Amino acid sequence: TNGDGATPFTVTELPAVANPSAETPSEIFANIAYHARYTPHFSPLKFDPEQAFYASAESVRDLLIQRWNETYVHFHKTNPKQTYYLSMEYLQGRALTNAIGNLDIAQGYADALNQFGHQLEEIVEQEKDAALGNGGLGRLASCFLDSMATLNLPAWGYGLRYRYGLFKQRISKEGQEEVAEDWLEKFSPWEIVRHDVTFPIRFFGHVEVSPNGLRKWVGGEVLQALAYDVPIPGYKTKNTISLRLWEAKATADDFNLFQFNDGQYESAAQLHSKAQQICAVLYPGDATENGKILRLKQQFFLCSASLQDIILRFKDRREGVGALQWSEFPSKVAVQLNDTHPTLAIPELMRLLMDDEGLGWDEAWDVTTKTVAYTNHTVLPEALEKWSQALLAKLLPRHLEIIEEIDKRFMALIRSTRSDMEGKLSSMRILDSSNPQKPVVRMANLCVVSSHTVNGVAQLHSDILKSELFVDYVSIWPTKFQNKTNGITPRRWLRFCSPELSNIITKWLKTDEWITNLDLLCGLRQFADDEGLHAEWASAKMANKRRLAQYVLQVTGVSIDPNSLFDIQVKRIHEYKRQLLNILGAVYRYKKLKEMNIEERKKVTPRTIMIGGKAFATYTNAKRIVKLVNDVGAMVNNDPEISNYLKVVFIPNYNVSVAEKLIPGSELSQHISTAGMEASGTSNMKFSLNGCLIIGTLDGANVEIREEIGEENFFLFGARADEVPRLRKEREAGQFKPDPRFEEAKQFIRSGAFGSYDYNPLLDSLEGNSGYGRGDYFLVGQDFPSYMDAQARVDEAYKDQRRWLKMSIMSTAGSGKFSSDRTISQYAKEIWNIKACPVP
Ligand code: T68
Repeated sequence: TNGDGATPFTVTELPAVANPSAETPSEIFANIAYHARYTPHFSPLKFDPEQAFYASAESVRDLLIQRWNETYVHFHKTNPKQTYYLSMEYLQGRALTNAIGNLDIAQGYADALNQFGHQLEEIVEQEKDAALGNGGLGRLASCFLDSMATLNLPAWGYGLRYRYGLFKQRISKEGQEEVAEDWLEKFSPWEIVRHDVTFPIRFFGHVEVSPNGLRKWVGGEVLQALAYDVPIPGYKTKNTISLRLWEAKATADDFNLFQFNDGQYESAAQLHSKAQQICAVLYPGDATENGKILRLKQQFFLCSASLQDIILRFKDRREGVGALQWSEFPSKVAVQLNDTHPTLAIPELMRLLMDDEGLGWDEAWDVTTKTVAYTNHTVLPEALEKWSQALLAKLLPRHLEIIEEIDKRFMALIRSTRSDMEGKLSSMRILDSSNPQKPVVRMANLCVVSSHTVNGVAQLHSDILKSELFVDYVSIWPTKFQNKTNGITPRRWLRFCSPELSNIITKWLKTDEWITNLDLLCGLRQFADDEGLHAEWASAKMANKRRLAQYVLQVTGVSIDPNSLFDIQVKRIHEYKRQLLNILGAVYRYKKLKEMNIEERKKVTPRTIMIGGKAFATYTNAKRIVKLVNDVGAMVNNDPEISNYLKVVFIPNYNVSVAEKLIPGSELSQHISTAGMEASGTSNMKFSLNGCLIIGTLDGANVEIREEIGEENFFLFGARADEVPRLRKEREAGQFKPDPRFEEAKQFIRSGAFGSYDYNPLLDSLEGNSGYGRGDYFLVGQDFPSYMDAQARVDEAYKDQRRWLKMSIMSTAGSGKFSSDRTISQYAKEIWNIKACPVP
């Protein structure tokens, strides 16, 4: 572009066509020009990076729509059993690199954009992240979609089209500030609105009983769910599936023209404004009663719209095949609940089958329980959803009736078949009325009772589900419980985010088949000592580190040394994830460095500690941790004596696209949760896949990662999950003796070394023997000494670069198991009973 922002040519002068099978750079060039000219959201006289992004994305969308139509025509014709993944969250991140990568036309786009005078690397940076999720659970759903498409599985994702996704995090002197993230500000080029796909969704109202005893939910307010489809391309396959996101709408009939003309603007469009609230934000605050109603509305909106859509498709595909057989439904439909957030799918499916389709209870129950399966993602008691019965009675009266009936029949079943379990019944029941002031529905119990399969997300977590959280159900339904260890897509998380390392892997394995068969990575083991591979591996890492250092400078102003050890912990900020352990370790390291003379300092392995993550807006201690990391960084990074040996950087606004920059440049990453508390973790898999070593506890998928890569390649520390209850008891009995290093680190912060902010309330949570917010529930003090010892082993290992490189190669080589292709193949076979359906 020239100085005043205008391109030296106008796109209207260029050859422009819309060719949905474009492959060569010149065909791609013409497609981009077509969109710049004929779908201009900007002046066609300018072709700045932003315009180039939108025109490129629209041209890719054409290719996707073509494949997507072919895929669904094929699915419709062959009518296989399909999976429907219901999730309140998807963390899709950016789509352009992924789409052109999966379509195998990235080079064509790079060349075509070059002809316009643009660099692909710069163009992809124009895209906003689609952040319709919080963390691991939402990103898992997105990885799963990529694998389902790549494995040619007949599947759909269902979610909500939030207007504002996860907040943007700004760091100020006060710490974290939340700002609404306007991902739809201009528009999203990836979604296709489907005005032909709408369903009515009712709230409130009452249950009417007809003379023949049939029950019907009527009255209340009725909104419309409108579908937006996001095409999800598989890697090197024609199959392109759909993420269907629902948006809430009111109709023209709901608009009171009379009131409007009478100047009553708000009340004239009341239902329209209620519709807007439903999809306004991901995870609205639920401290107030209004907030709770809104969240429940969101959950029901997703469930009802998705099930109506699923049922309609089931009926459509039966046309011409004879009378409807509802007993066939489970052989055509698998519904997977991503945690309990879409639990209302259970009573909603029952309601639709009984009240709309006329099935009896037993028939409807048989269909429902053979259709629905549930994935649990947490054992933290505070995260187990409970909904007030009073609220349900108001918003979804018919569903509460159905839930009560499920509960009643479950009790009858236990009493008639397992009288020995009578004593356990009160904790196993779905309805919990132990607090007469506030009777609730336990959503996890409803899921367990109504699903044919329940799974955890890593072996340790699934074992804990069976031995603790759901132990009583196991004795009734021993075969209902499974493990499905999480996975990540190797496309986004290695092939596209680190092309340098990918090319080296392909070169040494002499094939790029590892991209869809990740187990092949184990072939790298035979070269783990090869000096040739070491040199290439080190140079790819260095390139990624430099790129990361550049990024850190740009977003924080802190200059970091690519020759130092890059140590990263990025994830949601939570006390159980123990970012506090990390920062206390950093504080101790800083204090010791200060006490050393120059000669001693020179022997220390230089480190750059990076910590990033968002704190939930109302989670006070998490926000204090963010502030502490920033305060420690401000002191350490501006200390001229220390800056060659230690940097502490808070990475702001951690999200999917930031992860794609951080992970390839990492050398050590921290997965240090209190054992038994992190269900799986998935970033541990991403880091390990990228040749980053892990310092971690025996928690979640760490256990399996360590098994796969070899214990000598994993920096292990900390208490085991089975020791945690005893350690907490001993602590309560006053038997815990803190390590002097731990005391010293806390004291240093309390002394005001990092500014005047009052960190006492945060540090007090680590003191005492018990009590709310005290007593070190997460065992930071318990694990501190073994953590520091493990960190000393890291420093030693890093001094021997040959050894470190070997460990790094072994990490990548041992990561094959953690492909989401493996996870999804297991779901397909062991839970959904669906088969691949490749488009010819
Ligand atoms: C995570 N859970 C687990 N929950 O913490 C993590 N959203 O160990 C696991 O790897 C991951 O799920 C995938 O299985 C979440 O991310 C949420 O984000 C959440 C919790 C409650 C409500 C909404």
